[in-house]
Amino acid sequence: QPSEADWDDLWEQFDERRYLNAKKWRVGDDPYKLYAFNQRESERISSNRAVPDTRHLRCNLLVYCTDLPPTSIIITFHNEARSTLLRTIRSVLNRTPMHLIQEIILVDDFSSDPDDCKLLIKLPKVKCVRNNERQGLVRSRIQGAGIAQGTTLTFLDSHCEVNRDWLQPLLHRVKEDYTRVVCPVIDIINLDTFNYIESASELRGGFDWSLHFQWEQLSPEQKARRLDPTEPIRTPIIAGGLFVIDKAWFDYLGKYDSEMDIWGGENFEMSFRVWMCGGSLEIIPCSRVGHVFRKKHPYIFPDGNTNTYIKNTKRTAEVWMDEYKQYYYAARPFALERPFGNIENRLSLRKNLQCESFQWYLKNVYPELSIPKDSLIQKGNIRQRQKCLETQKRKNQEIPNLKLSPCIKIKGEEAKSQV
Ligand code: UD2
Ligand code: MN
Repeated sequence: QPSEADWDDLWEQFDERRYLNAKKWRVGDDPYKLYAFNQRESERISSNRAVPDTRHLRCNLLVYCTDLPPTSIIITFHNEARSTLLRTIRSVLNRTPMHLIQEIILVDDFSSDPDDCKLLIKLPKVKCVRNNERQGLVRSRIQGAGIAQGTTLTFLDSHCEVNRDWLQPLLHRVKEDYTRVVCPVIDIINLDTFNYIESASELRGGFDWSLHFQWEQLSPEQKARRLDPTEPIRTPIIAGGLFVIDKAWFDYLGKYDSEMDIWGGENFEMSFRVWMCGGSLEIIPCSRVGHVFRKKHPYIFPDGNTNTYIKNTKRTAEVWMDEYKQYYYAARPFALERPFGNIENRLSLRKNLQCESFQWYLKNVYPELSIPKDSLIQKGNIRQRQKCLETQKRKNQEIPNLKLSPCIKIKGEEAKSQV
């Protein structure tokens, strides 16, 4: 740990004011325009600010392994505000024992200004790599993981503030069992005021069949079973941005699906994979990290926002959801026709790892996800006088043609519905 004086020296060398002033919000500009949060307010707040300790009091009683191995912290970003990026890093340096940080790897995903990243390498432990073209967060994270020297990887978004003792409980759980993938509770940094707000700790990650992520209250039974508020919470899915994973386990499990673009869906793919291939996902209540949640994306999706989300989730459904992918398509019919690239590598990964089925996942990990009732799917014929609407399979197409042709009786069944 650098001494107080060393610290001031390091900080002086970096010249924070110069870094921040070069890209400051200007009077008259819309403070939300560039980052979809209040840039002016973010700049008013010190990079060094204290945040309220939002942990349960009992967390103070816990003791963690003293010989935890240092971790590689990986932060990818595309055009992040300098003030939030810097505060993320400074909060890490302020509130993490130095010997637990192997390095802080910044992956600049082709931001407009290379200096956003480059100037930060003056800070202790900080490294910077830059993509020559926009890759999206998945390939950027793979890139960061590729150069990491620690035995564990710790991923953070570029607009976070870590809280007191955030890292020890995460590393501790992974040290006990390397197949655990663990997340902090994500506190809320308000996008207008930048207030740091405690979020409920008895939440876990859930989703619906359209593969839309949502936070979920624990059920009354699950709550009743939790005698100790510091106990980890098993979660069907992680939010995606903030977690620790053993590096060898990350590599063994197939890292990420590198064909996923820009943003979205990778947390489903990783969560299904971890559970189905022998690991587990946990939220650790005594680890807290604040994050600026936004209402919209501040950056461009070269293929469009929806197309990208569909491509990424469709890849997930096709590789991991077996016959249950039909419910995904029922919820997102638009996805049926969309291209999603080649998935052979991911299918063979699943096979080689001998992962469980999606049915196993539903039964053992997420029994609360209800399967749409068959009755919701209407069956029958659409008929006009003697003709019925029929499908005609087209070569290489998933969506068949429709045509009217003379009705044929199937298994003695009469056409039911009429138009
Ligand atoms: C959430 C996750 C985020 C990711 C996403 C699904 C949390 C707190 N955040 O979205 O990590 O899992 O769900 O994909 O769980 N970025 C790039 N390149 C890009 C686009 C984004 O590096 O092309 C960076 C971005 O600067 C940020 C991170 O990726 O650091 C996540 O992006 P976000 O903050 O816009 O996503 P968020 O928090 O809405
Ligand atoms: Mn984020």
